[in-house]
Parts: sequence; C-alpha cells; structure tokens
Amino acid sequence: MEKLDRKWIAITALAFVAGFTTLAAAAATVTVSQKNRTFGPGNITIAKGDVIRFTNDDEFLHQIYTKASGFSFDSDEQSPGHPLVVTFPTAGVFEVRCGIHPKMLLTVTVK
Ligand SMILES: [Cu+2]
Repeated sequence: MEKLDRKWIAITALAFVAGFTTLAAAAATVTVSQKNRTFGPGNITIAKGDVIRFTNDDEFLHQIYTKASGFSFDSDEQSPGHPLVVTFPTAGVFEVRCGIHPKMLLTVTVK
C-alpha cells in the first residue's frame, strides 16, 4: 500500500513538472500603456513569439504601427479603453510609432 502511494506521488510530481515546463515555454504577454501620448515603458525586451498588449489609457485615439523588413503591422484606430494585442514573431529591433502622434516611440527588442 505504501509503495503504491509513493508511486502516485512520483507520477503527480512528474505531471506537475511537465505542466510547469509547458507553461514556461508558452508565449508571455506584456502590457504597454499609451498615456499622455507616451508609451510606458518606452523600451521593452521580449522573446520571439511574445505578445504585447497595448492599452489606450488616453481619452483620444491612437493608431500604432511598425515597419521593418522582418515584421510590420499597422493597427486600426484604437479607441480609449480598448486594448490591442500584437504578437512579435521575429527577432530584431522594432520601432513602434503612432500614426496620429508622431512623437510617440516604443523600441521593442525581440530576442
Ligand atoms: Cu497616438
């Protein structure tokens, strides 16, 4: 009986470790806010495949984009309070800008 218990503890522990490893390998989501016409933070480093969730914490529209040889996106106009989710699939350094507020700049380094 005691041997059986130990076996189940071992199997449960293995399952837990396997589950944790899967979670660790999954893409992370980080949040970048847009407030007072500024990205916060202004610089961010993420891993390939990670996701940035852009919030619009201002009371007016933003419209963000990046244009690089390896990766580009061009969002629709983003209303206040509506998050925008962007996956960065390729390594590199990307400048994210707002089409409405040219001074806004976020540098995303994808490793
Ligand atoms: Cu903007």
